[in-house]
Amino acid sequence: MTAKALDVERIRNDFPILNRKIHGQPLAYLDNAASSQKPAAVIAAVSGYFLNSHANVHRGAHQLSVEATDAYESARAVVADFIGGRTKELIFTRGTTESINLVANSWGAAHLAEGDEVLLTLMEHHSNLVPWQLVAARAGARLKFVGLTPDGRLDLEDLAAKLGPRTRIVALTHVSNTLGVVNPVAEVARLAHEAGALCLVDGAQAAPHLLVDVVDIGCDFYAFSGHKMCGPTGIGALWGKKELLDAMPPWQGGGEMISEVQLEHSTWAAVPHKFEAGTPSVGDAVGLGAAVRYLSQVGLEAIHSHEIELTEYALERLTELEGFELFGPREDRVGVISFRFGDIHAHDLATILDARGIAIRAGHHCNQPLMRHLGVDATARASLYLYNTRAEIDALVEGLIAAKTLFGGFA
Ligand code: 7TS
Repeated sequence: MTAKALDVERIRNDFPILNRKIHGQPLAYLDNAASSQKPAAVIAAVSGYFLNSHANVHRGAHQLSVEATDAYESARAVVADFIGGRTKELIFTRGTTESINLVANSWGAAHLAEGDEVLLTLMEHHSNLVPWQLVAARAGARLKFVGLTPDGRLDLEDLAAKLGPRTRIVALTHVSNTLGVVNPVAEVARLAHEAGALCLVDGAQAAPHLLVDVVDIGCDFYAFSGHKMCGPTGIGALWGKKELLDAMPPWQGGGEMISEVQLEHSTWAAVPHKFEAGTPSVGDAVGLGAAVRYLSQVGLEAIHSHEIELTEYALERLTELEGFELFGPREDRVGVISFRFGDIHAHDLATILDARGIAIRAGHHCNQPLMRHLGVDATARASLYLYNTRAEIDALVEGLIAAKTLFGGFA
């Protein structure tokens, strides 16, 4: 099935910030893997909520509380549906980081014992590594890491070899925020289950760009962030299988998450509220609901096709430049383009490009172990989204040529 083509000019009009000039130049925003920009519909949904309907939720004694609760809970339904999950299985969190910490602290603390193993990969973002380090140290469990193939894919043979009778969970990213590679998460989930382990997928870089269906993937947990998918900061979600979530202990205590509280002990609310202690970020949840409505209206397949086509164009143009070196595979990828350019440091490249209005990221991208594996301390990274254009890729290419001139060529 071919997806309908995107009308990128129309889409750009939905994002007011794209009209900004940066240092007197038109903005070319190519830092979407760090955070995406927001369409007017999302900004309006958040401000509309605060202008008209704000109150605390789940305390339906008055009209505004009823409206706020409806807005919050209907956002939950829309967000769950967006990734193919059921509403009761969708926990609002502050984002991917908090979602993974929830699983590590609740499921991990209950199920990891001395000598158990958590299988991660060399390409994990720190937020799918450090929470496991913390819980493994407490439990006496061991972390193991799946290696990569020379072109920067997950090494499935290594994964099969490292899965063992002590593996309790395999936690991996759906899409690498440095390499851009799309991992075969359905196959990994199947292998994990065959070995008697669970599978958590970090969807921070996938949910904004791919049509995700957690049931098709067959994973047990799926984590993602609102701010990378046109939604507000401070909101994201954890999807989990109902029977697992039901059996997991709470990880934070307080209001909202209880059924009955005695002085010495308490009982818990049903999932998802068991995992949402305290007043939630209602306005942000409303904004995330509006963001997924917006993305669904544009169409994830159309967004994906646009990004693939633009990535192809970018790689064609960039690889023509002498000194350009791509990290990650040429195929099976999305529009996260990490690179080295001769001997110009990534931070210098980012500064030179910024002066031309082009926003890219330079650094370790919270992937320090991966950087060590690649033998670099940083990469430059351009990352694309639905509103990016070929003209912006051309500006990036010209910016790189200008940087090389400024440095008097490569050493
Ligand atoms: N997992 C992956 C794969 C990510 O790319 C990120 C953020 C996170 C988890 C954490 O998401 P958060 O919303 O909880 O912070 N990645 C990046 C990045 O590549 N540049 O800035 C943030």
